[in-house]
Order: sequence, then C-alpha cells, then structure tokens
Amino acid sequence: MKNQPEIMFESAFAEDTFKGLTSNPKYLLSKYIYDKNGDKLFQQIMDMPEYYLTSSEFNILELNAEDIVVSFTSSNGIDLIELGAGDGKKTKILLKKLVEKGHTFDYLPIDISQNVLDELKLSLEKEIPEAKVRVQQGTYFKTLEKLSEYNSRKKVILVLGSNIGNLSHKEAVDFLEHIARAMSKEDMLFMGFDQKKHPQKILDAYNDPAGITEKFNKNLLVRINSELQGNFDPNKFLHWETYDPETGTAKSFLVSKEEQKVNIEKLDLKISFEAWETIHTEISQKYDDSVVEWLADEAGLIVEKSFADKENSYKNYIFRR
Ligand code: AVI
Repeated sequence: MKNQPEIMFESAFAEDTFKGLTSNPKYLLSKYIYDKNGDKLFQQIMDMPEYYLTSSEFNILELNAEDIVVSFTSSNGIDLIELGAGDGKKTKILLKKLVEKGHTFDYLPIDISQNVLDELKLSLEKEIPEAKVRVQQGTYFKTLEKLSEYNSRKKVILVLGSNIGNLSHKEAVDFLEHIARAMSKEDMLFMGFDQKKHPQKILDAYNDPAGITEKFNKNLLVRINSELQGNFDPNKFLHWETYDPETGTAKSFLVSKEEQKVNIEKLDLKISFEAWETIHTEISQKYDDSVVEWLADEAGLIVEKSFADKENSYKNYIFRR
C-alpha cells in the first residue's frame, strides 16, 4: 500500500467532508446541516403542516402533562436536563405544569448553539419567570460526560423531537448507553421516537412541496461553499427521499443531475460526479415498540411507560436503568 501523506484539516467539518466525498458511495453527515441558516430552515420545517412530528409530540405533552410531570417529581426536587433544547416550545408545556403543581426543579437546557440558548433563556424569563434555568452550551457527548456530575438529586433527562432518529441503530445504542451510564436508579430518561406509519405520510414530511426540506438538505452544499471554499451549484442536485417500510429508515440524498466536477479549495479536492450519482445526507429512523425495547435492552435500560398520540404516529417513552 502506498504511504498517504497525512492531511491536516482545519476542523472536524473539513475532515468529515473530505472523508464523505472521497468515499464510495459518497455521503455527508447530517449534523453539519445545522449552521445559522440550517437552524432557521429547521425551524421552518417544524412549522410545516407536512412535518407532523412537531404537532404530534406537542399534543402528547399537552394531553398528558399532568401524568408526565407526576412521574418526573421527587420529594427533594429534580434537575430537568434537556439534550438539544432548541426553542423549548414543547418543553415549556412541562415546565408550566411543574410550576403550576408547585414542584421544585432546575431546568438545564443543553444545546450546541449559544445563540439558541440565549434566546431560550430570554423567552423563559418572560413566559415562566418562576423557573430556575441554567443553560449549558456544548455537544451531546461532551455534556453527557458532565451529566454524571449532577448527583445531588433526581435527574430527568429529556430528548425530544425524535432526534435519536438521525442515528443508526448502533449509534443510537451508543448514545443511550452514554446516557444510561450517567443515570442512577432513581433517574429517568424521557425520549421521543417517531413511529412507523403509512409510508406516504413519511415521504411527504421529508419532501414538502414548498421545497423547505430541499433547501435544508442542500444547506450542506451551501455550507461547504462558504466555509471550505467549494463551488457546488445546488441547482445541479436533486433532493431525493426514500422510505423503506421494512427497516423503518427514511433516507435523504442529493442526486447529481449531470456529470460534473466540483472543486473544494480548502480541502485541495476535486470531486467528479457521474450523472445520477448520489450523496447520502441523512437518515430519519422510524420505530415501533419492539425496536425501542431492543435498543433500550442493548443499552441497559428498561422501558417503563409510553405516551402516544391518537394515531400512534409518535411516542414518548420513559426509561429507567
Ligand atoms: C432533527 N431531526 C429529528 C429531523 C428529522 O426528522 O430527521 C431533521 C429533519 N430532516 C428533514 N426534516 C427534518
């Protein structure tokens, strides 16, 4: 084998992009969609009528707020820790209920974006001034390590929005294991999982006619252009969504509409695309009870209870160690 010169990359984004675009088949990691522009597009996605996930989870929390909050509480109060808090729209339902019932709690929203956290803190000061909020900026994995430091009272860890769906089963088990390791017997994990359903409903949620999801997907190319001095023409790619009802995996692709070459200056990389060649960009896994139970078991967790919407299209599960 030829000795490859070691390439120094300016960031994890640069390194992962190089790896993905020099692989066969090509891929890019969906976590890089979320820069400022990607965050805004995701907000728009969550407001789209086709993206049922948001309203389904919102309804579950509204309808079951009392029961959920009862299961959270403990005599000496709780630390409510949310991974990937975002705008906190759904969490506010639970926070309001905790305040209304006079429970003692601290809310610790964790997000990668300081901007998002600043806005969330401001909105909480206005809407729920009684809530004690301590924001934490960082990646999931870094902050998960910190989680075990919160040991003085019961921890309730929230992961909403079916964020776990963007991980492969192996990565999901790894993620759940990390959380489990930070949990004591008293602690709880409350997590949202989008469910298997009519395949067309899933395809519509990820391929809206207004083209917002297309823009969201293509933001990967836009970000490569701006941060790594690439010259992708996003118009030369199709946004393509597939859903396999057997595995429950929705997959997003960017498909090259023609044979083309793209140059990425900061990676010193020229990439060739055949006509109709793909870049795989995201998975959005859909679940059923047996798969959730299997994931939990693999990670050393037990499913204690679940809450569903009327159509069973989305579920929130309570896990314990
Ligand atoms: C953040 N995540 C759970 C979303 C999902 O449903 O997979 C991201 C998304 N991708 C396209 N639309 C929304």
